[in-house]
Amino acid sequence: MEKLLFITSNQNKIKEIKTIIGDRVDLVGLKDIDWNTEIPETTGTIKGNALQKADTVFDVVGMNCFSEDTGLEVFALDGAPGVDTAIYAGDHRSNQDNMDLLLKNLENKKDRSAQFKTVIALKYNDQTHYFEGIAKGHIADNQMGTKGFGYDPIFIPDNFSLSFAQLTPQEKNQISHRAKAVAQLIDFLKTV
Ligand code: ITT
Repeated sequence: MEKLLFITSNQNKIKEIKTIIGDRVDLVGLKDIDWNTEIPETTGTIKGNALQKADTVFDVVGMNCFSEDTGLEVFALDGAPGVDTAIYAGDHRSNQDNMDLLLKNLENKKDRSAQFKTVIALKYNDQTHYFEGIAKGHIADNQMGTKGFGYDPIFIPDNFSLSFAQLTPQEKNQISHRAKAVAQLIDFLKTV
């Protein structure tokens, strides 16, 4: 089975993508290759950061690999937190503080519409490919549910009244930004 490196230190992402991708490829993460160096994410865009992560690691390990960058874009906040989603409330990357700050910043806003955007950058046999997935929805008034990770407790996808954190992993995987981007990645892998 072909080995494909998923450039992430977020074990939740690995778990989600492994469920979607199945045993089509042997997916390994940064932990599996003992990667301990911080990878810069400094381009200012989600797509740019995805490529930056892929380039940084590919230059060292030289194996087929992909990275993924995700941002939550809130329309009433001009697309924030966007590329800063992980560090919205500071470099300590606390999911709780990030959600608290977002709810506070939306306190007097009528429009709570938002979207998660995932961009995957794949380095495959010396070529770079991009896959993008978007999940539209809105920000809840309060946290709801405990499943998932990150901002899941405050994101309600379109056509649902439950947050991502109240859905089962299987339900989230049918409609999520990441699942849509991964579906395109899988389609591509089927063609090579
Ligand atoms: P890597 O860069 O190592 O992949 P990370 O957790 O730093 O992991 P991102 O920069 O893509 O990943 O994270 C952006 C933020 O968005 C971070 O706060 C995540 O918790 C959050 N996030 C990403 N995917 C999410 C999802 O499906 N549901 C809720 N929050 C999510």
